[in-house]
Amino acid sequence: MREYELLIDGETLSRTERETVNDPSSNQPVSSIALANESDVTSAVEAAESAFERWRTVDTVSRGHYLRDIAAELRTRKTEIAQRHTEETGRSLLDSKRSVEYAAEYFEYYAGLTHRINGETIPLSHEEFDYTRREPLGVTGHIIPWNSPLLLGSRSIAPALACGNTVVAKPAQLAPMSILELGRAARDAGLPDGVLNVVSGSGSTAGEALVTNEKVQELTFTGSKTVGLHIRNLVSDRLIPLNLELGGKSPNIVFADADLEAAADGAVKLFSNAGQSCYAGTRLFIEDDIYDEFIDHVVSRIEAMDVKKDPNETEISALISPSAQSEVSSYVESAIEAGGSITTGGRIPFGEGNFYEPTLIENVPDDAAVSCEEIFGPVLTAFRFDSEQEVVERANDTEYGLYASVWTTDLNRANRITEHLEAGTVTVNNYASPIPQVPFPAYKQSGIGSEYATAALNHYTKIKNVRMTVDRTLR
Ligand code: TAP
Repeated sequence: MREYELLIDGETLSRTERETVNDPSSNQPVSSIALANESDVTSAVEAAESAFERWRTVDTVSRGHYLRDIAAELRTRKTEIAQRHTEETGRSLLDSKRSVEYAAEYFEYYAGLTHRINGETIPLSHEEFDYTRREPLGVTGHIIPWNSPLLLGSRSIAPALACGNTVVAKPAQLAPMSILELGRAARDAGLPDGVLNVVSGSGSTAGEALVTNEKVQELTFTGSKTVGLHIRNLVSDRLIPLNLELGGKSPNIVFADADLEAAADGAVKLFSNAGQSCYAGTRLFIEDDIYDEFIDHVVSRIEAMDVKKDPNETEISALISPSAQSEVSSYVESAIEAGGSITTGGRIPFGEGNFYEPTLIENVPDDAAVSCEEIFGPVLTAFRFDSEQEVVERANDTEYGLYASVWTTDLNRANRITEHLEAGTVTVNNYASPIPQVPFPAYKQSGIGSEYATAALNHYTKIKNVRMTVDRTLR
């Protein structure tokens, strides 16, 4: 059992209150984690507040160097951090190594943007000079989920630091190790004490203490809609920027003229990370003319996927917890009760670990729970459609609006459909993962705020306008 402690003001602080992290692929304990109480969170915020006074004055070129050094340290420790990430998430070591690489890329991307946090000059009368400055916010709070902890944590921590803010991060109790490793790596890479603090602990104690701390000037939360709304209510009497990155129920639309092999490859991407991804294409709409043929393509791919106990051999990783596994089972049972049929999968393959077979469900109504609610498991639901109008209406008939995908070789159709889909990201002829360089906005109940790309620089700064009277007379 590895021991992990809190990271506050550059120090690792041991606590007697602890929680065990279990490996999802075996449910065996792998680490013991210190749990932060309210006063620990207060100390972390105070350390971040005091570090902010120095960090905000670090010139942008040097800030970029700090971020690049964090990226380099993550790469140096790639194997070790990836092992912890595999133990806490159940994902393969290869997948976890990719997560460490992606995390490093976030720090490098924002390192390159520190000198682009520009204001603008606004021409006024001859006697006035007006310009804007983008200033950091102060202490930012980051509440991180378990499904891709290192990547999703880095996604917001890197731009927050790049903009001159300091950070208090609260990882998920089920998967806190890789974020604690990130904190250690940043400290050992030379990031000044207090600039990045990590308070492992429960959402109800450490999470709420962070959310309600009045010194916190910004909150970024990635997780469920229920907790996101609760957090928004908790801060409703404070005017601070909020980033809420919530759930999804993404439509994946395949027209008869599409490259069906490529579209089938895209359709089964849902199964990576066992469907535990906010942008997973869980609703597969297939044009009637090619429905049966396309289903065959999808089924052959699903049935070729191995579910094995070893996280390095399985193509379908374990679900995060036994309760997540039973929730997925319940959804599949409810689909059958609603008239649906299981084409393939639909079972727990073995007793050990939280695995679930990759599952395809057909013939289920649009209003069944499995068709409308976020399952966060390896369950794909297929539907037939006849026309563009019909599929757009059905695709949009969800409270979420995070991501949508269209497969067609008709460029005009692609443009028509993308214009009408209510989603922050629409991909055409691919099912691409979010990357630092492109924005990842959310429509409807999938969230508010802006992450990724240069949009994050606006989120993590506030504008100050300076309007100056000048005497332009040469003397
Ligand atoms: P949640 O249960 O909402 O937990 C997310 C984080 O919030 C965890 O760190 C959790 O802590 C913390 N938390 C729980 N209650 C809290 C409270 N009262 N105050 C403050 N923090 C609290 O979500 P999850 O089950 O981990 O993640 C799955 C959800 O995240 C899905 O809906 C998924 O779609 C969404 N997600 C969205 C995105 C994007 S980019 N939109 C990306 C990934 C995941 P503890 O768990 O430690 O208690």
